[in-house]
Amino acid sequence: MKRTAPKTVLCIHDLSGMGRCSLAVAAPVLAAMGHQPVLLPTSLLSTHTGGLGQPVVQALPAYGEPALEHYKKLGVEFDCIYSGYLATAEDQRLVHKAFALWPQAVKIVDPVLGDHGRFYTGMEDRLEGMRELCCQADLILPNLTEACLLLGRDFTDRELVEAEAQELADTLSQTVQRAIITGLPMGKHLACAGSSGRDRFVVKRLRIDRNYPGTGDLFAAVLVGALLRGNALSAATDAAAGFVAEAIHNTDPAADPALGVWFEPLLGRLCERN
Ligand code: PXL
Repeated sequence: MKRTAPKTVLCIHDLSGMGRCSLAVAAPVLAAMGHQPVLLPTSLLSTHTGGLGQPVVQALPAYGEPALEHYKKLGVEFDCIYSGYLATAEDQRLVHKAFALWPQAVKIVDPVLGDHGRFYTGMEDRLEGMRELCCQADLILPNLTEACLLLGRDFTDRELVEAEAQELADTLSQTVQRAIITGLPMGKHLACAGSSGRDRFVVKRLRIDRNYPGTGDLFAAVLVGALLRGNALSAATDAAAGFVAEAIHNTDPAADPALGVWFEPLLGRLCERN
């Protein structure tokens, strides 16, 4: 097995107690991949906002900044700062602050805003702030809905051909360093398209017609973990797309989809691979 030094990853997301998303996905995945996730919850929710009723929400506006300052005082050097769902403008400012405090960290922004052509509940007002955050990032990981929102294009869920997928990713990477767009419908496949200017690729997996919340977070966490193990962007994308497909296949189709995919029994596979 390839051994690499554990990387320290500052994860800035909400903590949703149930529903398999955000920190509840990032922490086990990154840990299984041999990294040290440092968890900075921006808010607490009893569940995510995608189909489990009205969650109890507790914002944590007084927590993030002093927590960052504490880490700075301790002399922690983050190898990577990875942000996800950010419900408020203050949460977005917190990520800017983290970027400024650790300028040498790899900055990965998953611009969690919506899916299936719609904003997640309450995220309409976060678009402009998310655009600004994406411009500061080394890598962004939007799904197709988020890519359209960031680019100010109308959402389309029609089938794409590879050249169109690549064009979307290339257009995004004119204003951000590197971009990977997920969830691109391509016939029998769902594809991810990546662009960093020179490095361009499309990764495909057979489409599984089942939808679960949190799969974007699972994809992003595996991708971050694989990149930090020294994999190239295309190999990390392939590993992440493959793991999400395995997790969907491992989920009982009769289970409530709002509870997300059953990735836990598969975590051991991440220890050995990539
Ligand atoms: O998976 C993205 C996500 C993260 N956190 C919360 C969410 C969602 C998507 O709905 O509601 C709280």
